[in-house]
Amino acid sequence: MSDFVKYSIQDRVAVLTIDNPPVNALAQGVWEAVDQAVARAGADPEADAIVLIGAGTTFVAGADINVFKTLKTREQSLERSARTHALLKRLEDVGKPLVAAIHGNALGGGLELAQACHYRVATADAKVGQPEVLLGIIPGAGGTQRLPRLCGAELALQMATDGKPVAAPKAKAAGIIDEIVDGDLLKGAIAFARSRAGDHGIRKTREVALDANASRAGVEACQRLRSSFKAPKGVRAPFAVIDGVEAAMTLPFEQGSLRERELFADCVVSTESKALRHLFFAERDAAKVPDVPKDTPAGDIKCAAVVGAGTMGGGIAMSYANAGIPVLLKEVDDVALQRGLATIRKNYESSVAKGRLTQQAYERTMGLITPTTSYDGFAGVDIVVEAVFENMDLKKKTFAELGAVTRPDCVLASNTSTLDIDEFAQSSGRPGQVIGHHFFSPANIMKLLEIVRGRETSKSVVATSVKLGKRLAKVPVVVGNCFGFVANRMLAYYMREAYLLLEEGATVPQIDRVLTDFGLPVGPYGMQDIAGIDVGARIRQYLASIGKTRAEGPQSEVPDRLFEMGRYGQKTGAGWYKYEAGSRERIPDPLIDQLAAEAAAKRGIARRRIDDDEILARITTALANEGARVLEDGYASRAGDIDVIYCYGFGFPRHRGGPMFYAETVGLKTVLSRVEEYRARFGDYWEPAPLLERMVAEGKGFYDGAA
Ligand code: 3H9
Repeated sequence: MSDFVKYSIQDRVAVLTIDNPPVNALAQGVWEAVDQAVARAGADPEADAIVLIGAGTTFVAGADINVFKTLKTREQSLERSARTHALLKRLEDVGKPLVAAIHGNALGGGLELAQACHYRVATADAKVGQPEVLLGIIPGAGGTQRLPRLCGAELALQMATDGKPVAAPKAKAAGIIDEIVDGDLLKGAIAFARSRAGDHGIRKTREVALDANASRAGVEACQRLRSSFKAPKGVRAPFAVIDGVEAAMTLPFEQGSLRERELFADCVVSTESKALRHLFFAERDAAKVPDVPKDTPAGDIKCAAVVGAGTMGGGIAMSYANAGIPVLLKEVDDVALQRGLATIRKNYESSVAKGRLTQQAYERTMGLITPTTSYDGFAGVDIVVEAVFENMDLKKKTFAELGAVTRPDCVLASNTSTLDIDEFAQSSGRPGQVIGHHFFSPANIMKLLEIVRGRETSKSVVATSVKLGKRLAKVPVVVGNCFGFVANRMLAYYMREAYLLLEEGATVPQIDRVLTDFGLPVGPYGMQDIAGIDVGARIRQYLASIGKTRAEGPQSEVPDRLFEMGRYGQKTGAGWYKYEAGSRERIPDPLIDQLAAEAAAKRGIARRRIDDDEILARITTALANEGARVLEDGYASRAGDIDVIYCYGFGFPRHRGGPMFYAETVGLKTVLSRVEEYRARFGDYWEPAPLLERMVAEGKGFYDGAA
């Protein structure tokens, strides 16, 4: 028998332990091992019942996601899932009570395996879920058919379209779990299995009959969700889930299962699924830094301090408190401090009002934030995050003070988004301890944490930062110290093209619509109206003062003219759009076209009608070309890191896989030929990234076939 499943007999119950660390994923061979072990138990005269349990910290976290890469065609997928369906049916037909004992997670194929068991028992803290949709697929091992038979269509639809796991007590109330086990899970599961031994008519989930009323209500739930489900344009998987559940409501099990297999096959070969699977692994890889070995000592952050209680500082302090880490919050005077605290309170109170936070949790979390106007207590903290104004002299002064008041092993992090970390790191006297922790606004919500390595940052400070990032529920990505780091450096090219397209004749609403049709939650101009036009303008002013620009190429004057007019965006009631008092509805403003026409005239550009395809092609090509430079310069370790940064930092549609992955789906040859065409049309600032040229010449891709 395979090592994947251990077999033993306890109290006349066959105990089958799935053992495939770290998460018992159903890899090649594991399905088969379960199949063989169940058959053995079925035939074993020493066993009256069977328990299926996971070794280690979890039951089964799903099918091995790597396996989907091998399914190159729809036919291959159909053939494979027919085998899986037949296997699950064999388990269901074993003839002795088969009990799944769940701890940790039963996700995806893991939950489907449990559904094919006759009973499910779980620890109270276990979770069950169908997260396939987050990978661009649907439950493909019977989940669309068996789950609604256990818990009804409504919950099955919810679980399989939002992909969020459900806690065991709720799953029990809904009929997914039969019993919650207090104490030792295996003991409880064996006792449960023994109590069912000798049962006549073992309950098979596939035979649960749906009465006419339940079917009708289920079909209605499917129809309602189909018309109301909000997904970025082009996303297919959630709708395939709905189709699958609807089939369960209207067709016998066998036919419904066939429908599931077809829907699964369509999804698994889609670009949407390839993109989402790529991001699943890219996200986890981003936490692995090539030259920082796994065993690099990473410190524990038990208490922290944040300097600066403005928008960013306040949000960062909230992130620490939300993670249960006590944090000192320092401001220069009481007025600024109280203003910062009031914003934090307002944010939490709004969460309480929306029912997302209990009053008790609010008070407990708020209690972890200790306001101060002095450095008292800084000698005891493990990390300080500096979030003062973006001014080099102020940063230098702050880091000199921090160097004096903190312990030598304290991590000194800066939330700067524009300044050179190496320049102020020296002031601390401990540049090895200094690192960038670039949060995105609002810092308590946005998941991306760009961890910026300075020239002298020590490896253990990098390792500590990555570990801490995860604890703060962020997605940490380690990048190098160049202007704008990775996120904002690439954003500058995205915005450059948006500005130039406007001058050349496209309109603000058109450009925004093209990007939202592509799947972004908001286009470049809508986004800038939210973030504040003044923010970018001040960065441009600073750069001009040191003789630099944000992106190669012509600098549009239009955003600076808006800045001079005091049109900062939503906060001033006007920016790229107009806003009525108290409303966020974007109203197009003819003034923008006038400003764009004036700018075009000054640059001698004849304005023209620009079609949507050109807008998308130019903006995404600018991103990919600059991304290739970032990679080649070593500021990002992998193309996937850039994808993760852009998806989490700027809402690049996940089903497109990120800007580098998207470029690969377009074809690097096409991307390069576009750059060359734009160079001929617009000028040398459209210079192909050498890495892009090399890859095309060598027929290689950014991922070497990882997708
Ligand atoms: C499916 O089941 C389809 C079915 O309908 C059947 C169709 C026929 N496969 O996240 P972590 C790796 S689709 C392969 O850091 P955590 C992960 O890459 C699947 N590998 O740990 C990482 O590797 P490394 C549906 C997997 O404690 C390591 O395990 N299931 C898989 O923060 C640790 O992972 C899902 O979508 C997998 N299924 O979180 C669940 N899962 O160390 C996906 C994990 O080399 N998994 N790995 O970087 C998760 O959501 C989280 O991993 C979990 C643990 C919550 C389980």
